[in-house]
Amino acid sequence: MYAQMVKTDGKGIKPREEMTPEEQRFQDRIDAGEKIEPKEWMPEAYRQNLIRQIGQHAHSEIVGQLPEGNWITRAPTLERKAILLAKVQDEAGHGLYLYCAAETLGVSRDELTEALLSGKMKYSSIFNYPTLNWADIGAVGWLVDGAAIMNQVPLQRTSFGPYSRAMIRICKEESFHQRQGYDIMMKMARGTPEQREMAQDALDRYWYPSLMMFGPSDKDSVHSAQSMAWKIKINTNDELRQKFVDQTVPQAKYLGLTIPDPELKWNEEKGGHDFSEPDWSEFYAVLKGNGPCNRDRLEARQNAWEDGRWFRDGLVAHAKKADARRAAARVAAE
Ligand code: FAQ
Repeated sequence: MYAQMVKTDGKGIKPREEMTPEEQRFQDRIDAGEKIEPKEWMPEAYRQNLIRQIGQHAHSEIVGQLPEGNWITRAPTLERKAILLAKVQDEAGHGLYLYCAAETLGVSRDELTEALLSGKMKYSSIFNYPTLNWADIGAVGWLVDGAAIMNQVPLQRTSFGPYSRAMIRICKEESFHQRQGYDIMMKMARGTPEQREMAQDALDRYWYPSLMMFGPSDKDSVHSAQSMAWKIKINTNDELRQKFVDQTVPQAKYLGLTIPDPELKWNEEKGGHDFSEPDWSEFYAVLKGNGPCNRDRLEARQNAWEDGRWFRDGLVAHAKKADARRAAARVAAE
């Protein structure tokens, strides 16, 4: 629903002469670097595009708890358990800030949740891959949070005020997440030969799915042009993917691990690495619901929603009783 509503507008950017005076004023504010606040006028397609992106981002944070939450009871030490618990709780908090930011655009959290649970709205492809062993928790922190930060740091400057402010706080916490993942990788890579093998195996499995997090290549990106004109996005998918590769290659070298790409090499002329594209057919299959864990992830969220129904019903019943009591007290006082 959300995607279709936006895609009709997202084919190209409206030329200035075709914009209404209101749209021109809006674009001028964006171009001048002003923040747009919830109660201010905005084109409907801007609102819908933001609901789509912020909603998917929120869902990613919530679903993203599942692969790591799976390891809280199996963390190798008490210290690692406490760190992982804190990280997973942070992700829940990120989801909540983002749902709040989306709500300022006139959609309710329940509507967004229902769109996730029915499969109408997406969440990041990366969370449809399994975490098979402890090294995967290191790889998720290092690579997945590393990719998330690369994408989110520029979003601190996004044009919609509540989204940009949520990003500032989220980025601070994501930096800790990435460091804890790298720390796990360092321990594993310098541990026993078996641990080192596990670290390499985790890198092998998480490398390409991490590159996919940035979205399709620019030529296939549906929303980038309009989102960038509105500063909903600050960089293209390929720009951020390139920066991520350039940042991660020396980190892998420091760990003594090999990035699973025989084509990976420094290109002096472009001042960055050449690298192999991910398998985009796998990416689109995951988006369609056919990744290794899509069904499990959605089922876990659906069960959580059903298990929490009694609590939501209780809150609503309590609010109704409190309203009735207040109304009765008002009548009695008159
Ligand atoms: N997965 O036209 P574009 C995290 C969809 S947070 C699934 O290029 P756009 C923290 C896209 O929605 C990770 N779908 O789209 C954490 C669109 O479909 P639609 C999440 C994807 O929006 C760490 C279609 O493909 N971060 O990890 C993906 O301009 C560890 C065409 O694509 C954000 O959401 C994908 N990877 O660019 C938590 C950041 N890529 O909607 C726990 C904010 C593309 O028309 C543990 N979002 N699609 O049906 C963004 O920056 C953008 O939305 C992009 C995609 C860059 C993700």
